Amino acid sequence: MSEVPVKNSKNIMSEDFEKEVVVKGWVQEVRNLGGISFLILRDRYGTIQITAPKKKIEPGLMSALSGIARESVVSITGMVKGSNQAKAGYEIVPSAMDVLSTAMSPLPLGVVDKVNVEMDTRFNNRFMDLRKPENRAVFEIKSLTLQLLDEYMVSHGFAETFTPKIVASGAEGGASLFELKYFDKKAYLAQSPQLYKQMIMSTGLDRVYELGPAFRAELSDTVRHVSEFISFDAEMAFIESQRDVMDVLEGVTHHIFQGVADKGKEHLEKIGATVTVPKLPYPVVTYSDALDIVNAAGMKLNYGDDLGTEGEKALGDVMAEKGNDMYWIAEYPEEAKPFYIMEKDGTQHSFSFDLDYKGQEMASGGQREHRYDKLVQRMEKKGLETKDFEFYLNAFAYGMPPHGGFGLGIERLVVKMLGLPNIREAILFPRDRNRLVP
Ligand code: AMO
Repeated sequence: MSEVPVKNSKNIMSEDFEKEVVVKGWVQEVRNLGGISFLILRDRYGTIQITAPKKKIEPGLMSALSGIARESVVSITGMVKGSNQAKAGYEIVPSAMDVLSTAMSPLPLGVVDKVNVEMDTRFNNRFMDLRKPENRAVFEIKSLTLQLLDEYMVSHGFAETFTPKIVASGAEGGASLFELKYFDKKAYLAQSPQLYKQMIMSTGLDRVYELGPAFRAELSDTVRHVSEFISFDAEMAFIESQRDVMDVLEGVTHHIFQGVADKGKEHLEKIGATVTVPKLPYPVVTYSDALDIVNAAGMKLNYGDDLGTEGEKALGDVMAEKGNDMYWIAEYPEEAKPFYIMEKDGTQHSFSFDLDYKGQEMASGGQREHRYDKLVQRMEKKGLETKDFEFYLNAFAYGMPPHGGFGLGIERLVVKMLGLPNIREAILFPRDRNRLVP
């Protein structure tokens, strides 16, 4: 006798009608209507209706089916029947059920209920929250995003690299460093791969990218900051200008939006989102022009000030009116940018940029200072102890090509692309000032 095939809600087709299959999943709902019981089984892709007419089902199985607790995990064997009433166009008439795990009741959180639940309750019970198809679908889109990103970077000659997450010095400012005990030494969780990706530029591996966790001790509780996020970093050597770097970031983000719009339809539908691919090329707004724009919109910012959440939003509104969702803000004052960014000699500006999407920063980057002496000067100007960075500076002392790169927050991109309100929606188990578990 041939084995009964294991199927799921995505791959049961009309060819399976009148055949036996096994399906596995969670019991979403049971409805007992006297002579007939319906069990809705949910799996990764959708739901399957299990229809059990009392007359045709053995009594033991009938009572097991009708009495099973919601959200239990079961394996059901049965016959696929074409049906006009069932949503999927078929139903399964069961012949056996294995209960793989019984769910306790009451549930900590409803899966199908439409009631609004507090964010905290949701994230305290994230395993259950993610059983909701619309919440889980975000991670299908995140996975697709990463796949598209790899595809683009590899096909453009970038090698994937991994740099340490336990480090001796931070690159992005002392305030947001998480300190930890490393045997008998003090160490930190990496805020970004900045120092290491630059050091790689002195090796000959001249185009690299990395996807990995970045840690920031963010004190502010906002919808776009968390203490652990996935940073997409790239670095490339022998650039002529920062434009070479911008071209890569423009290319990869466009490839992601296009790919998600084309290949992510099934998941986008569950989320209720539509993705509009941003227009190419992304317009460049200089920092000075951005200041004029936000000040014309009623803000009062001076040269050197951070645009801030409000400023970014105001600029986003003006750009949206012109039909631009994605745009660059370039030539920041050197003062506002980290030590590793190259100054534009003879001006107050720097070779730096941010990539903003709909009023929010997605990425930042620029051309780096690769000249040893200038780099040391810049570090001193920023009040850094160069001895803490000796391992980094050494890589600049023996032949370092001109280079540049960027860092992009994956979750910021995913939530904003999907029009979701909070970065935490794109993190399975978010970490912030108030959350360390689950
Ligand atoms: P920056 O500090 O601007 O630059 O970070 C790059 C991008 O990372 C994301 N990001 C965050 N996402 C979620 N929560 C946070 N707390 C958080 N902080 C930052 C943002 C941001 O644009 N080394 C440079 C990049 C470079 O020059 O290559 C850097 O880290 O999307």
